[in-house]
Amino acid sequence: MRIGLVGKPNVGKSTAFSAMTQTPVDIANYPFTTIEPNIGIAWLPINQKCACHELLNKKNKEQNHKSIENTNEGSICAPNTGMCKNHMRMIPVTLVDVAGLVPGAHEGRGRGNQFLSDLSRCDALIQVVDVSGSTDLEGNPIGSGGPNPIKEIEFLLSELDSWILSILENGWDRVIRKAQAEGDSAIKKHLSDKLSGIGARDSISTEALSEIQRRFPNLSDPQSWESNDLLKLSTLLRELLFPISFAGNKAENMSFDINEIRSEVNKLGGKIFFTSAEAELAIQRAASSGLISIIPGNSDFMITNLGESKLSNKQRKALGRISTSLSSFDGGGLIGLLSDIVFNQLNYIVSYPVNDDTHWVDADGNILPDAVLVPEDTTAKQLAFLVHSDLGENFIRAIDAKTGMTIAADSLIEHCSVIKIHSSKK
Ligand SMILES: Nc1nc2c(ncn2[C@@H]2O[C@H](COP(=O)(O)OP(=O)(O)OP(=O)(O)O)[C@@H](O)[C@H]2O)c(=O)[nH]1
Ligand SMILES: [Mg+2]
Repeated sequence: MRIGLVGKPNVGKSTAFSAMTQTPVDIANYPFTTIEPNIGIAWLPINQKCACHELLNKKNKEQNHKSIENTNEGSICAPNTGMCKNHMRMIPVTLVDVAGLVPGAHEGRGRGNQFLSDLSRCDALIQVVDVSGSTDLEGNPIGSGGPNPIKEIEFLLSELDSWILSILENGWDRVIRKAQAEGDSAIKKHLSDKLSGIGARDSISTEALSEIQRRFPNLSDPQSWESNDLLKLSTLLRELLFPISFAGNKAENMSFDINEIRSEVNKLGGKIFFTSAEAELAIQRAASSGLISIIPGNSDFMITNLGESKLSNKQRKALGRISTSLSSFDGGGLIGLLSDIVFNQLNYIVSYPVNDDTHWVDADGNILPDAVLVPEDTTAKQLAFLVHSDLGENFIRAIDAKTGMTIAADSLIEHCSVIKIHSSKK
């Protein structure tokens, strides 16, 4: 899973990136601080308790209420990547923080839009917008009175459309001549070839062509399309390739009507979460230094023993104020937004493949070592291929370890299922 952070310059993309990935990056109050993309891992809590919670209950029952030893606040699993505490299991999501985009970027303004190719393989985008009015459309600091964030959204979507259009237009005339001789399959091939360069799956061109004809019945003949019609196709492709959500950042200095912004964003078909990346970063830094402990997606914190000995009264009060400010925004901040994108909008699910469906362990006895994030329409056999190509090629059946039921090759797997795959190869 790969998510891109986009937006005009100086809105807090890198601050959000740093807060979510716990990686230090350049942050400054002027446009184009970031030129080369920052790429890092954000740890996202699965939106249900880790399967090790159910396993622990099962074990406790089997042992006639003799409690199982555990050290990680209740968790008994041994994640290969990430961690699990109090049955909150974390999975990795790659974040890409790119250079700021200004209106007219597709004509070369600002830093142009070449860097958009850094977003190529992203499954979704988060546009960070400034809801404090402290920057103009180009990201210059202006104190107050900046543009409505809806303007930022409109220009960014249109820049993305122009970027995709420029990719499609390259070689279009030649393709039309080819299509006159060979038919529309030449057009489909052109789209597939061009779009594979930005990470699109093969089926996108077929999906997009049939969808555009459904939306615009008068565009049934691609050979007669003008530039304007290709732009409509680009918009559609952008929607299919880069579902976008919004972080209304600098929200502690909100200078617009929250409800109005929310409803305008809904009209554009998106969702906005209000955030304060700077505040989240401050809390995150205190947690990384061991001074406080936090739960991802929750604005509360606890002062640790180290914090008790090191934090001054002034620092405690400041952290308290930041936490209170964060708690006033619904939705769990940046991690809440990420979770909503992955689990509610892209509808991904998690599955735990194991080697032993009684003890839920791998071949070395590690409990629930893997938590795999997959699309909701993943079948048991597809999961087997993801675990190992050998398992997929020699697939016999899968067993749902929670129920003991057999899952056929083409049956869909369920969210948070624990799955043992039987293959013909030992
Ligand atoms: N008040 C406030 N300031 C913030 C917030 N998030 C970021 N900032 C500030 O906004 C300025 C720009 O932050 P960056 O993270 O560098 O912004 P960017 O979008 O990555 O900027 P470019 O790389 O230039 O495109 C910095 O001074 C940050 O401290 C926030 O939530 N509230
Ligand atoms: Mg930046």
